[in-house]
Parts: sequence; C-alpha cells; structure tokens
Amino acid sequence: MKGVVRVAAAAALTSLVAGHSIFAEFEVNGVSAGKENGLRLPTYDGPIEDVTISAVACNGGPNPLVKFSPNVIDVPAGAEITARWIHTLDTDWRTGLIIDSSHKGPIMVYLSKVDNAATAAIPSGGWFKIHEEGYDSSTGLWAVDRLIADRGYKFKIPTCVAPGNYLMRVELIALHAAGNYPGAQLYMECAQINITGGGSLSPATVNFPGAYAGTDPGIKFNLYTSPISYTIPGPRPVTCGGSTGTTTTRTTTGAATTTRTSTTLSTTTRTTTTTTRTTTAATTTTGSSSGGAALWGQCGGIGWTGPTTCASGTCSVNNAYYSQCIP
Ligand SMILES: *[C@@H]1O[C@H](CO)[C@@H](O)[C@H](O)[C@H]1NC(C)=O
Ligand SMILES: [Cu+2]
Repeated sequence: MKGVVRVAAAAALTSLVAGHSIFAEFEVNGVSAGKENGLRLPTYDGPIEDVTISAVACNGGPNPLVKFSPNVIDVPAGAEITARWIHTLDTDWRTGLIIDSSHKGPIMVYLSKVDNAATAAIPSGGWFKIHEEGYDSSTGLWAVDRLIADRGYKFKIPTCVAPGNYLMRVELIALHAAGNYPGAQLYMECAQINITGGGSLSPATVNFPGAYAGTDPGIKFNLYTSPISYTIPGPRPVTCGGSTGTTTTRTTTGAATTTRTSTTLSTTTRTTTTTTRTTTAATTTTGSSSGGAALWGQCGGIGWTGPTTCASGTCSVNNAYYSQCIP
C-alpha cells in the first residue's frame, strides 16, 4: 500500500499531534482506584471524530476496547474525582506526557445508570451531564490547559445523584483541527462506578450518539480566532436543588438541552465523509518506513513521525493533522 504525503508541507510546521491520550485512571476523594482499574480501555490512544457512531459513547470502533476491568469502584455521592489522562497506557502521569498542549478544548462528564457496571453493554441512552468546563476568558485557559498543568482533572459527583451502578463517561475534546467536521478529536473512556449515598435525581437524558452533531458550534470550531467564544456541546449539567457548582467556567452558555434525532443527519454526514476520504486518499507517495501502520492506526498528518504506509487498509486523510488506515 502507498502512504499519504503531506509530510513535506507538514514538515515546516511544528508538531501538533504527537500526543493523543487515554483516560486511564481515576481517584475518589484523593485515593486512586489503581491504574486501568474500573475502566473499559482501548490500547490505542486515538480519538473518536465521527460523532454519529456508537463508539462516541465509550470509545471503541477505530480504537477497539480490549481491556475490561472486572471491578466496579465505589464512589460516594458528592465525592471529588480526579481523572488522569495519559498519552499512552505506558505513560506515568506524574512525569510523562498527559496530552499534547495543542489539544486545547473542553472537558465534560456524563453518567448513565446501569444494572451492573462491570458487565453492562454500553448504553446509547440514559446519559446526563454532571460537569463541564470550556474556555475561561478571564484566564485564557481551556479545561485541557488546566488538566495538563495539574496532571489530572478534578470534578465532583453531584450530591443528589441516585445511588446505584453507572458508567461514567469522562470526555475531553481537542479542538486543534476542529475547523472542519470531522476534525474535533473526542477522547473519552467510561469508568464503572457504584454511587453510594446520594439522592433521588431523575434527570433528563440524552443519547450517544445523538447528543452531538457535526454542525454543533462546540464540535465544528475554529480554535485560532480571537477573542475566543466557545459553546460547550451537549446539555447543561444537572444541578441539585438549585445549588450548582458543577459548571466550572465558560464564556458562553450553550444552546438548551436537545434531544436530536440524528438518523438523517448521520447518514448525510457519513456519506460526505466517505466521499472526502475517497478523494483525498488518492494523494499518495513513495518511500516510507517499515511494515506500515495497522488497520485504524495513524499513518500521517502534521507532526506525525510514525509510519506513512498501511500494513492493512488504505491510508486516508481525515484532516491535515490525522490520516488513518481504513479498510
Ligand atoms: C453499591 O454500593 C452499595 C452500598 O454500599 C452496596 O450495597 C452494593 O452492593 C454496591 N453494589 C455494587 C454492584 O457494587
Ligand atoms: Cu491527538
């Protein structure tokens, strides 16, 4: 197979995509559950870019979920969670790369109630947001900037959430290539938790896929504008009896909670995407390194120094920053 070029043009630019990331560990009130414990993990650290596929709920798809923790982690309602993203599963969060600093964007947390978090199929429905942080114009910092600076990201489980098992979807969106859709990079994994104590919250819910559309201003967004005004995608976080505190900072309050019927939209979008890929994949070149990238692996993009050919599949340009081996 041939590889995608663009590398020549890209070489003049700085590296922007050396760091994908995985949410691979969390703490409950300062105590780690253990690396990879209580999580459903891929080993590949790539993003989800198509917001219409089922993998937008808890990852999978192009980044197959292959590591399933058998454990459910107890989390008291009201607890402070610290989420640790790491560049790859081999990274030490204390010393290693968290995520490339180019990957600026919001962080959000959702829950969906399940009978048994260790064994439940990933639900498409029942999701409600408990936390969000976008861009703070007073500090000039994105949620991801704070994650990188703090080597972890803290948020609270609302005190009124009903007790029981949940999948906890912790999501970071990198906007460095989000000027076109697909382009935003969604990095999420789901934790298996058992909320204890709590209240009787019965929130409105959204679906994944469904909660986001490629046309959302928080998904298709030009990061390189000034001043920045960013609308966090999805519904607003739940509140407990009017005492909020779950929303950190953001400059723009987003559109109201929406339940989308995404069938028509997703069909259109996917057709468009396929067309684009077919077109751009024709730009190929010679000469590149050994064996090539695996199916679904990265094979090009600005700053990419890995293989530019595919051992399996065809190298296709998703956007300037990311080419991928597709079947
Ligand atoms: C969840 O926590 C409750 C309260 O401690 C406990 O009774 C229950 O067995 C736990 N369930 C699971 C699945 O861990
Ligand atoms: Cu990346």
